[in-house]
Order: sequence, then C-alpha cells, then structure tokens
Amino acid sequence: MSKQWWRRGAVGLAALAGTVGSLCGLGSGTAQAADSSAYLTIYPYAYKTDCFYMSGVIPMSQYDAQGYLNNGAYMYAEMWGDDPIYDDHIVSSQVVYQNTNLDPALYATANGIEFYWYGCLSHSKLNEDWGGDELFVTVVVIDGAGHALADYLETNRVHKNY
Ligand SMILES: [Ca+2]
Ligand SMILES: [Ca+2]
Repeated sequence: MSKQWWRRGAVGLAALAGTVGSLCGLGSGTAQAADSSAYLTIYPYAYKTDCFYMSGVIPMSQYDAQGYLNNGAYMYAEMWGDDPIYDDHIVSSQVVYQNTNLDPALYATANGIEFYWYGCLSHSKLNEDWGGDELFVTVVVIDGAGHALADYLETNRVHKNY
C-alpha cells in the first residue's frame, strides 16, 4: 500500500498555504528547482544475507544544507514490505545527526542535504510476503526546530523473492 495516502493531507495544506501566500502577494513565486528523491538497491552479500543501500537528496544550496545540519537536523528511515492492506515493517534506522560514524548519515553538498542508510539483513527478515517481496524505504529529514524539511520520501520498490 502506498504511504502517499496519509500524506496527501499535509501536501494539500502546503499547496493551499502556497496559494494563499501567492494571492496575498507573499509567495516567492519561484518553483522548486528539483524534487527531493530517495533510491533503494538491495544486493546479495553472504549466505542467506542481502544488503541494502538507500540514498537520496533534498535539493538546496550547500550553504543552507550546512546551516540545517549545524542547527541539529537529523534523519530517520524505515524499511517496509509493500502489501495491499498493511505494509510490513522490516527495520528502522537509528535517529542520526551529522558527523557521526553511525549509519545512516546525512551531509551537505552542492546538491543539498544528501543522505544514505545501509545495512545487511537475513533473507528471513526480508521475506515479508508469500512469494515475491516488495521492499521500500521511507525517510524523513527533520530540522533542529522539529519540522520535516520535505514530505516523507518514499523510495522505489525493490522486487525480490526470498
Ligand atoms: Ca508484499
Ligand atoms: Ca517472500
């Protein structure tokens, strides 16, 4: 099941706020240069163990990105198994700030706030369904004031058969 449905409310509100801002002459009138995105890959590692690697970016200037990180921005990610009714929860990341040696991590580049998360899991953990398995990750980056910098990002589905 797509996780978009429960986010539509927040996106709608943001769009409405933008419209109202424009009507009042408060809107910046500038379109976002590029969309935030996140991508997931899963690959064989050892006997009955696969590893995953998720990476993505929230576009902004490097100056702004470093500012957010300096002010306590952090990320949180979760892996899910896509199902028609209720998605299976596979594993959660730790909540991680910049400049740690833990995974995941986020950092400022010329592209904006870039982030990644990786780990290795047993096939039994990744086996979320009878037959084929559809794995994806949701990730959110939260600023030091507690606000999400972008809507919850959802990666592509990786189709496997554990
Ligand atoms: Ca499934
Ligand atoms: Ca399966």
